[in-house]
Amino acid sequence: SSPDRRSGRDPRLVSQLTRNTFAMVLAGGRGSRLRELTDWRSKPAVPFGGKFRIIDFTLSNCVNSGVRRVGVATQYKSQSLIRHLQLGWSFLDGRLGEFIEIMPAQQQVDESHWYQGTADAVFQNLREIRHANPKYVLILSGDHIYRMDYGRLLLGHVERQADMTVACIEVPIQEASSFGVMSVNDEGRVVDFQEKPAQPQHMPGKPDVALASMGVYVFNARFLFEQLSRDADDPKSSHDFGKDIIPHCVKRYRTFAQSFADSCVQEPGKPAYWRDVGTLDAYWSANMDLVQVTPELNLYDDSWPIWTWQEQRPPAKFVFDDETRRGSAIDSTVSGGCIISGATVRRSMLFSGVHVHNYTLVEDSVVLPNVQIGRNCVIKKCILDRECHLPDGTQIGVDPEVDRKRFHVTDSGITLVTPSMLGQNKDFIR
Ligand code: ADQ
Ligand code: ADP
Repeated sequence: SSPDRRSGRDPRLVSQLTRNTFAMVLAGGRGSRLRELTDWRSKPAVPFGGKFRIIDFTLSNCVNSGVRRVGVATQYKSQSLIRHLQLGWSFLDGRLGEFIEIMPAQQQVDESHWYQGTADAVFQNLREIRHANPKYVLILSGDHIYRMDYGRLLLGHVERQADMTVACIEVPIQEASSFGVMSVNDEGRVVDFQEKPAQPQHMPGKPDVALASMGVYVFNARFLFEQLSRDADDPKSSHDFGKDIIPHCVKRYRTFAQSFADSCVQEPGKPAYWRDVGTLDAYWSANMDLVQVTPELNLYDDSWPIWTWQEQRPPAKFVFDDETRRGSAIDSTVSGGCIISGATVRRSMLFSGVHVHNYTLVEDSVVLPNVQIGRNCVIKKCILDRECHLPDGTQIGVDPEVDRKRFHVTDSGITLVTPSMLGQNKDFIR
C-alpha cells in the first residue's frame, strides 16, 4: 500500500499537486567539460545509457510523477535536442491538457540579449507559464541522471507551507564547491545558501560532507512570478537561480530543503542515485556502471520507465567466426541494429547500429550510435562519438602518447574520439 494511504492522507492530494504544477526544464547549458562531445549538441542531448539522451531522465521523472505540463528552455546548440524532443516527446495528450513545449531563447523580452542566467530563461517565458495557470512551478535541469518522484517533493513543500523548496543531497566536502551549499535548521528550513563557495560549510557533526542543492526547486507560482519580476529589475543581478534568486529568498522567505532520499525512486537498500555526468570521466563511469552485474541505477525497473525516442532497428546480431573463434559480447549492453562479427566485446556499452568486425577487440568502452569498427582493431577505455568510422587496424587506448596526438585523453586515461578528430568532417551525412 502507498505511504499516503498508510498515513491516512487524502490519496488524491498528490495527484492534485502534480496536476497543478508546471515544470520548467533548463536545457540550455553548454556542458563544456564534456569537450568535443558537446561540439554539436547541448549536454541534455548527449546520448546516455545505450538508447537514451540525458534529458530523458528528467522528462521521464515529470511524466511518471504526473507533472505533464512541461516547458524546455533551450539555447546552446539546440538542433539535436529539439529534434529529439519533437521525435520522441510529442506523445503527451493535448486534449488532457498535457504538453511538452520547446522554449527556445528568442529574445522574447528584450532584443539585445538571449537568455542571460537560468532565472532569465524562466522570466522570458513567464507569459507562457502564466497562461498554464499553475499553482506550483518546478524548476529542473536537463543535465542530470536520476529518478525522482516530484509528487513527494511537492507534498513536502505544501506540508511545510513553504514559499520555496530546494531538493538537496549530501556530497563529499571536496566536491562541494561546484554546488550550491546550504545550512538548515531543525525544521529543515534553509538558513544559509552559498552558490559554489570556495570554502564550503560542512554539515553539523559530519566534517566530510556538505549539503548540496540539486538545482531542483519548487516555487509557489505567484511567489516565483514576483521574485522573477523583482530580479529582472535588479541591475546588479546576474539573473541566475543559484547566484541570485535562491540566496535572496533564503534571507527573507520560507525556504525549505528536502532530502533527495525522501523522493528518490530506488530499490530498497540501494543508495539514492543522482549523477551529474558533466565530465568525460563521469560520463564514462556512469555508462560503465550500467554494464555491471548489479548497477546502482536499474534501467530494467518497469515501474519507473525511462521514455525516449529511438529509431526502429533490427535485433542485435552476433556472428561467430570459425577462424577468429570470436563473435560475442560479455558484461556489455548491446542495442538494436548492432552486428558483432568475429569480434570480442567486453565490459562495453554499444548504442544502436554499431558494427564491429573480425579480429577486433573492444573493451571498457562507450560506443555511440552508428559507429563502424573495422577489422583487427584494439579499442580500450574509449568514448567513440556517433558516426565514427575506425579503419582496419586502428589501435586506441593502447599507447596514450600516440592517442594524445589525435584524440582527447583525460587524466584518468579515457580517450574521446569524434568524427572530426578522424578527419571525417566532410563525410558527415545526416
Ligand atoms: P549549475 O548546474 O552549475 O549549478 P547552471 O550552469 O546555471 O548551474 O545550470 C543549471 C541548468 O540550467 C543546467 O541544466 C543548464 O543546462 C541550464 N542552463 C544554464 N544556462 C542556461 C540558459 N541560459 N538557458 C537555459 N538553460 C540554461 C546549479 C545550481 C547549484 C546546484 C547545481 C546542482 O546553481 O546551486 O548545486 O545546479 O547541479
Ligand atoms: P546527435 O547525434 O546527438 O543528434 P548530431 O551528431 O546529429 O547530434 O549533431 C547535430 C548536428 O550537428 C547534426 O545534424 C550535424 O548537422 C551537425 N554535426 C554533427 N557532427 C558534425 C561534424 N563532425 N561535422 C559537421 N557537422 C556536424
